[in-house]
Amino acid sequence: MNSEKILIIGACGQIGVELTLALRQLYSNNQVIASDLRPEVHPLLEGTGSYYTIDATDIKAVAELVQKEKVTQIYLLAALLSATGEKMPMKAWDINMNSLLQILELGVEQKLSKIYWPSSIAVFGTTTPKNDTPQKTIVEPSTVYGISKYAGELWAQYYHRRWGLDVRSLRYPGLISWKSTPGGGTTDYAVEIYYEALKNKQYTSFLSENTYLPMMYMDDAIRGTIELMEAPGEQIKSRMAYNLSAMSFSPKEIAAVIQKHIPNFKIDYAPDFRQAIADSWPSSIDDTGARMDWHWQHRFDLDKMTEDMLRNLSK
Ligand code: VAH
Repeated sequence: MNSEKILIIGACGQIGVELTLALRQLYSNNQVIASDLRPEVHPLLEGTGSYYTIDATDIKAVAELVQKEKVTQIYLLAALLSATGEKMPMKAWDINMNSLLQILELGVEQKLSKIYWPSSIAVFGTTTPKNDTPQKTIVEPSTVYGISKYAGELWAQYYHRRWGLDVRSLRYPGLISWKSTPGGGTTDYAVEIYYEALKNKQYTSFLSENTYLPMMYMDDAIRGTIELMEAPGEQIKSRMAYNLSAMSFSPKEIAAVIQKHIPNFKIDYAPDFRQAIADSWPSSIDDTGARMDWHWQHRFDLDKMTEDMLRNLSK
Protein backbone atom coordinates (compact mmCIF):
# COMPACT_ATOMS: atom_id res chain seq x y z
CA MET A 1 0.00 0.00 0.00
CA ASN A 2 2.54 2.64 1.05
CA SER A 3 5.01 2.10 -1.79
CA GLU A 4 2.40 2.65 -4.51
CA LYS A 5 2.49 5.89 -6.53
CA ILE A 6 -0.58 6.40 -8.72
CA LEU A 7 -0.74 8.71 -11.75
CA ILE A 8 -4.23 9.67 -12.92
CA ILE A 9 -4.32 10.95 -16.51
CA GLY A 10 -7.57 12.82 -17.18
CA ALA A 11 -8.06 13.78 -13.53
CA CYS A 12 -10.33 16.76 -14.35
CA GLY A 13 -12.93 14.69 -16.21
CA GLN A 14 -16.27 13.37 -14.94
CA ILE A 15 -14.71 10.14 -13.57
CA GLY A 16 -11.23 11.58 -12.97
CA VAL A 17 -12.22 14.12 -10.32
CA GLU A 18 -14.03 11.58 -8.15
CA LEU A 19 -11.48 8.82 -8.69
CA THR A 20 -8.64 11.17 -7.69
CA LEU A 21 -10.43 12.23 -4.50
CA ALA A 22 -11.34 8.63 -3.62
CA LEU A 23 -7.83 7.31 -4.23
CA ARG A 24 -6.36 10.16 -2.16
CA GLN A 25 -8.64 8.98 0.66
CA LEU A 26 -7.53 5.36 0.27
CA TYR A 27 -3.83 6.13 -0.15
CA SER A 28 -2.20 9.36 0.98
CA ASN A 29 -2.45 12.63 -0.95
CA ASN A 30 1.20 12.51 -2.02
CA GLN A 31 0.80 8.97 -3.40
CA VAL A 32 -1.80 10.08 -5.98
CA ILE A 33 -0.71 12.46 -8.74
CA ALA A 34 -3.44 14.17 -10.76
CA SER A 35 -2.87 15.26 -14.34
CA ASP A 36 -4.94 16.55 -17.22
CA LEU A 37 -4.57 18.36 -20.53
CA ARG A 38 -6.04 21.47 -18.96
CA PRO A 39 -3.67 23.64 -16.92
CA GLU A 40 -6.39 24.74 -14.51
CA VAL A 41 -6.99 22.27 -11.71
CA HIS A 42 -10.64 21.26 -11.11
CA PRO A 43 -11.82 23.21 -8.00
CA LEU A 44 -12.46 19.97 -6.08
CA LEU A 45 -8.87 18.84 -6.63
CA GLU A 46 -7.35 22.21 -5.62
CA GLY A 47 -4.87 21.69 -2.82
CA THR A 48 -5.49 17.97 -2.34
CA GLY A 49 -2.21 16.84 -3.91
CA SER A 50 0.25 17.36 -6.80
CA TYR A 51 -1.01 18.21 -10.26
CA TYR A 52 0.63 18.22 -13.69
CA THR A 53 -0.55 19.52 -17.07
CA ILE A 54 0.10 16.70 -19.52
CA ASP A 55 -1.20 15.42 -22.89
CA ALA A 56 -2.11 11.72 -22.62
CA THR A 57 -0.84 11.15 -26.18
CA ASP A 58 2.57 12.75 -25.45
CA ILE A 59 4.28 9.57 -24.32
CA LYS A 60 7.67 11.28 -23.85
CA ALA A 61 6.14 13.63 -21.28
CA VAL A 62 4.24 10.78 -19.62
CA ALA A 63 7.40 8.62 -19.46
CA GLU A 64 9.39 11.49 -17.92
CA LEU A 65 6.70 12.04 -15.28
CA VAL A 66 6.51 8.31 -14.50
CA GLN A 67 10.29 8.21 -13.95
CA LYS A 68 10.45 11.52 -12.06
CA GLU A 69 7.67 10.57 -9.64
CA LYS A 70 8.50 6.82 -9.52
CA VAL A 71 4.94 6.01 -10.60
CA THR A 72 3.82 2.38 -10.03
CA GLN A 73 0.22 2.58 -11.32
CA ILE A 74 -1.51 4.57 -14.08
CA TYR A 75 -5.26 5.25 -14.36
CA LEU A 76 -5.76 6.40 -17.98
CA LEU A 77 -9.11 8.20 -18.14
CA ALA A 78 -8.51 10.64 -21.01
CA ALA A 79 -10.93 9.98 -23.88
CA LEU A 80 -13.42 11.56 -26.27
CA LEU A 81 -16.87 10.11 -25.54
CA SER A 82 -19.51 8.77 -27.93
CA ALA A 83 -21.21 11.95 -29.18
CA THR A 84 -18.02 13.99 -29.53
CA GLY A 85 -16.30 11.03 -31.16
CA GLU A 86 -18.87 10.97 -33.95
CA LYS A 87 -18.10 14.61 -34.71
CA MET A 88 -14.33 14.02 -34.96
CA PRO A 89 -13.69 10.29 -35.61
CA MET A 90 -9.95 10.46 -36.31
CA LYS A 91 -9.23 12.69 -33.29
CA ALA A 92 -11.28 10.35 -31.08
CA TRP A 93 -9.37 7.31 -32.39
CA ASP A 94 -6.03 9.06 -31.83
CA ILE A 95 -6.78 10.21 -28.29
CA ASN A 96 -8.57 7.03 -27.18
CA MET A 97 -6.22 4.50 -28.81
CA ASN A 98 -2.75 6.00 -29.08
CA SER A 99 -2.77 7.10 -25.46
CA LEU A 100 -3.61 3.54 -24.39
CA LEU A 101 -1.15 1.77 -26.71
CA GLN A 102 1.74 4.01 -25.62
CA ILE A 103 0.88 3.59 -21.95
CA LEU A 104 0.58 -0.20 -22.26
CA GLU A 105 4.07 -0.20 -23.81
CA LEU A 106 5.33 2.11 -21.06
CA GLY A 107 3.76 -0.22 -18.50
CA VAL A 108 5.92 -3.11 -19.73
CA GLU A 109 9.07 -0.97 -20.03
CA GLN A 110 8.67 0.60 -16.57
CA LYS A 111 7.30 -2.59 -14.98
CA LEU A 112 4.19 -0.76 -13.69
CA SER A 113 2.31 -2.83 -11.09
CA LYS A 114 -1.18 -2.00 -12.44
CA ILE A 115 -2.94 -0.02 -15.16
CA TYR A 116 -6.63 0.95 -15.18
CA TRP A 117 -8.39 1.89 -18.39
CA PRO A 118 -12.18 2.41 -18.64
CA SER A 119 -14.26 0.69 -21.26
CA SER A 120 -18.00 1.15 -21.79
CA ILE A 121 -21.25 -0.57 -22.68
CA ALA A 122 -20.72 1.40 -25.91
CA VAL A 123 -18.68 -1.60 -27.13
CA PHE A 124 -22.03 -3.30 -27.81
CA GLY A 125 -23.96 -2.59 -31.01
CA THR A 126 -27.30 -3.30 -32.71
CA THR A 127 -26.43 -7.00 -33.22
CA THR A 128 -25.83 -7.54 -29.49
CA PRO A 129 -28.68 -9.06 -27.40
CA LYS A 130 -30.37 -5.92 -26.03
CA ASN A 131 -31.56 -7.18 -22.63
CA ASP A 132 -29.30 -8.57 -19.91
CA THR A 133 -26.38 -8.31 -22.32
CA PRO A 134 -23.87 -11.01 -21.29
CA GLN A 135 -20.14 -10.57 -20.63
CA LYS A 136 -19.32 -12.65 -23.72
CA THR A 137 -21.58 -11.98 -26.72
CA ILE A 138 -21.69 -10.43 -30.20
CA VAL A 139 -19.67 -7.22 -30.05
CA GLU A 140 -20.01 -4.94 -33.09
CA PRO A 141 -19.77 -1.31 -31.90
CA SER A 142 -21.23 1.31 -34.25
CA THR A 143 -19.51 4.42 -32.84
CA VAL A 144 -15.83 5.37 -33.04
CA TYR A 145 -15.89 5.57 -29.26
CA GLY A 146 -17.22 2.00 -29.01
CA ILE A 147 -14.74 0.74 -31.61
CA SER A 148 -11.86 2.36 -29.69
CA LYS A 149 -13.06 0.92 -26.39
CA TYR A 150 -13.37 -2.63 -27.72
CA ALA A 151 -10.04 -2.42 -29.55
CA GLY A 152 -8.53 -1.16 -26.31
CA GLU A 153 -9.94 -4.13 -24.38
CA LEU A 154 -8.34 -6.51 -26.89
CA TRP A 155 -4.98 -4.71 -26.60
CA ALA A 156 -5.15 -4.76 -22.80
CA GLN A 157 -5.84 -8.52 -22.86
CA TYR A 158 -2.96 -8.98 -25.33
CA TYR A 159 -0.48 -7.11 -23.06
CA HIS A 160 -1.60 -9.20 -20.11
CA ARG A 161 -1.24 -12.50 -21.99
CA ARG A 162 2.05 -11.60 -23.72
CA TRP A 163 3.86 -9.69 -20.96
CA GLY A 164 1.83 -10.30 -17.79
CA LEU A 165 0.93 -6.61 -17.52
CA ASP A 166 -1.82 -6.23 -14.87
CA VAL A 167 -4.33 -4.13 -16.86
CA ARG A 168 -7.90 -3.99 -15.55
CA SER A 169 -11.01 -2.46 -17.07
CA LEU A 170 -14.77 -1.96 -16.64
CA ARG A 171 -17.57 -1.47 -19.17
CA TYR A 172 -19.21 1.49 -17.43
CA PRO A 173 -22.88 2.23 -18.09
CA GLY A 174 -23.93 5.88 -18.31
CA LEU A 175 -22.57 7.62 -15.21
CA ILE A 176 -24.44 10.23 -13.21
CA SER A 177 -22.56 12.59 -10.90
CA TRP A 178 -22.73 16.04 -9.32
CA LYS A 179 -19.08 16.73 -8.35
CA SER A 180 -18.07 17.13 -12.00
CA THR A 181 -20.06 17.31 -15.21
CA PRO A 182 -19.72 14.87 -18.14
CA GLY A 183 -18.76 16.05 -21.60
CA GLY A 184 -19.77 14.76 -25.00
CA GLY A 185 -21.62 11.66 -23.93
CA THR A 186 -24.95 10.25 -25.09
CA THR A 187 -26.06 9.52 -21.51
CA ASP A 188 -25.36 13.09 -20.37
CA TYR A 189 -29.09 13.86 -20.43
CA ALA A 190 -29.34 11.97 -17.14
CA VAL A 191 -27.02 14.53 -15.52
CA GLU A 192 -28.32 17.67 -17.27
CA ILE A 193 -31.91 16.85 -16.25
CA TYR A 194 -31.13 17.35 -12.53
CA TYR A 195 -29.46 20.75 -13.10
CA GLU A 196 -32.34 21.92 -15.33
CA ALA A 197 -35.00 20.59 -12.97
CA LEU A 198 -33.57 22.68 -10.12
CA LYS A 199 -32.84 25.76 -12.24
CA ASN A 200 -35.78 25.91 -14.69
CA LYS A 201 -38.20 23.17 -13.56
CA GLN A 202 -38.13 22.11 -17.22
CA TYR A 203 -35.88 19.92 -19.39
CA THR A 204 -35.89 19.07 -23.09
CA SER A 205 -34.45 15.56 -23.45
CA PHE A 206 -32.32 14.79 -26.52
CA LEU A 207 -33.35 11.13 -26.18
CA SER A 208 -36.93 9.92 -26.65
CA GLU A 209 -39.05 9.12 -23.60
CA ASN A 210 -38.76 5.33 -23.70
CA THR A 211 -35.00 5.10 -24.39
CA TYR A 212 -33.88 2.59 -21.76
CA LEU A 213 -30.15 2.65 -21.03
CA PRO A 214 -27.91 1.04 -18.40
CA MET A 215 -26.99 3.71 -15.83
CA MET A 216 -25.03 4.00 -12.58
CA TYR A 217 -24.46 6.56 -9.86
CA MET A 218 -20.84 7.76 -9.74
CA ASP A 219 -20.47 6.70 -6.09
CA ASP A 220 -21.07 3.10 -7.19
CA ALA A 221 -18.78 3.41 -10.23
CA ILE A 222 -15.87 4.78 -8.18
CA ARG A 223 -16.26 2.15 -5.45
CA GLY A 224 -16.49 -0.57 -8.12
CA THR A 225 -13.34 0.70 -9.84
CA ILE A 226 -11.33 0.67 -6.62
CA GLU A 227 -12.71 -2.75 -5.59
CA LEU A 228 -11.65 -4.12 -8.99
CA MET A 229 -8.17 -2.59 -8.70
CA GLU A 230 -7.64 -3.71 -5.12
CA ALA A 231 -8.83 -7.29 -5.74
CA PRO A 232 -6.10 -9.98 -5.73
CA GLY A 233 -4.94 -10.64 -9.33
CA GLU A 234 -6.02 -14.28 -9.20
CA GLN A 235 -9.66 -13.15 -8.75
CA ILE A 236 -9.59 -11.27 -12.07
CA LYS A 237 -10.84 -13.91 -14.49
CA SER A 238 -11.57 -11.53 -17.37
CA ARG A 239 -8.84 -9.40 -18.90
CA MET A 240 -11.38 -7.95 -21.29
CA ALA A 241 -13.35 -5.26 -19.42
CA TYR A 242 -15.98 -6.50 -16.96
CA ASN A 243 -19.64 -5.71 -17.57
CA LEU A 244 -20.75 -3.51 -14.67
CA SER A 245 -24.37 -2.71 -13.93
CA ALA A 246 -26.63 -1.02 -11.38
CA MET A 247 -29.93 0.01 -13.01
CA SER A 248 -31.62 0.89 -16.28
CA PHE A 249 -34.10 3.69 -16.81
CA SER A 250 -35.64 5.90 -19.50
CA PRO A 251 -35.98 9.70 -19.62
CA LYS A 252 -39.67 9.27 -18.77
CA GLU A 253 -38.83 7.27 -15.64
CA ILE A 254 -36.15 9.60 -14.31
CA ALA A 255 -38.47 12.56 -14.89
CA ALA A 256 -41.20 10.86 -12.86
CA VAL A 257 -38.83 10.29 -9.93
CA ILE A 258 -37.65 13.93 -10.08
CA GLN A 259 -41.32 15.03 -10.00
CA LYS A 260 -41.67 13.31 -6.61
CA HIS A 261 -39.24 16.00 -5.33
CA ILE A 262 -40.15 18.86 -7.73
CA PRO A 263 -43.85 18.35 -8.52
CA ASN A 264 -44.12 21.00 -11.22
CA PHE A 265 -41.04 19.77 -13.13
CA LYS A 266 -41.86 19.36 -16.83
CA ILE A 267 -40.03 17.31 -19.46
CA ASP A 268 -40.40 17.32 -23.22
CA TYR A 269 -38.49 15.46 -25.94
CA ALA A 270 -36.47 16.57 -28.97
CA PRO A 271 -34.34 13.56 -30.02
CA ASP A 272 -31.18 14.49 -31.91
CA PHE A 273 -28.27 12.53 -33.50
CA ARG A 274 -27.57 10.92 -30.14
CA GLN A 275 -30.82 8.92 -30.37
CA ALA A 276 -29.28 6.60 -32.98
CA ILE A 277 -26.24 6.06 -30.72
CA ALA A 278 -28.47 5.26 -27.74
CA ASP A 279 -30.61 2.91 -29.86
CA SER A 280 -27.46 0.92 -30.75
CA TRP A 281 -26.70 0.20 -27.09
CA PRO A 282 -28.18 -2.44 -24.73
CA SER A 283 -31.14 -1.63 -22.50
CA SER A 284 -29.72 -3.67 -19.61
CA ILE A 285 -26.49 -5.47 -18.72
CA ASP A 286 -25.70 -8.80 -17.03
CA ASP A 287 -22.74 -8.26 -14.69
CA THR A 288 -22.72 -11.72 -13.10
CA GLY A 289 -18.97 -12.02 -13.79
CA ALA A 290 -18.09 -8.98 -11.69
CA ARG A 291 -20.41 -10.11 -8.89
CA MET A 292 -18.89 -13.64 -8.91
CA ASP A 293 -15.20 -12.82 -9.41
CA TRP A 294 -14.66 -9.80 -7.15
CA HIS A 295 -17.99 -9.45 -5.29
CA TRP A 296 -19.33 -6.37 -7.04
CA GLN A 297 -22.63 -5.08 -5.62
CA HIS A 298 -24.32 -1.80 -6.60
CA ARG A 299 -25.91 0.33 -3.83
CA PHE A 300 -27.79 3.16 -5.61
CA ASP A 301 -31.10 2.74 -7.41
CA LEU A 302 -32.92 5.58 -9.24
CA ASP A 303 -34.77 6.82 -6.14
CA LYS A 304 -31.67 6.87 -3.91
CA MET A 305 -29.56 8.49 -6.65
CA THR A 306 -32.17 11.19 -7.32
CA GLU A 307 -32.40 12.05 -3.63
CA ASP A 308 -28.59 12.33 -3.40
CA MET A 309 -28.22 14.32 -6.64
CA LEU A 310 -30.91 16.87 -5.80
CA ARG A 311 -29.70 17.26 -2.20
CA ASN A 312 -26.10 17.92 -3.30
CA LEU A 313 -26.95 20.14 -6.27
CA SER A 314 -29.27 22.22 -4.10
CA LYS A 315 -26.42 23.16 -1.73
C1 VAH B 1 -21.15 8.19 -23.32
N1 VAH B 1 -21.10 8.46 -20.90
O1 VAH B 1 -22.30 8.56 -23.27
C2 VAH B 1 -20.50 7.71 -22.00
C3 VAH B 1 -20.74 6.24 -21.75
C4 VAH B 1 -22.33 4.30 -21.91
C5 VAH B 1 -22.13 5.76 -22.14
O2 VAH B 1 -19.75 5.46 -22.33
O3 VAH B 1 -20.51 8.20 -24.33
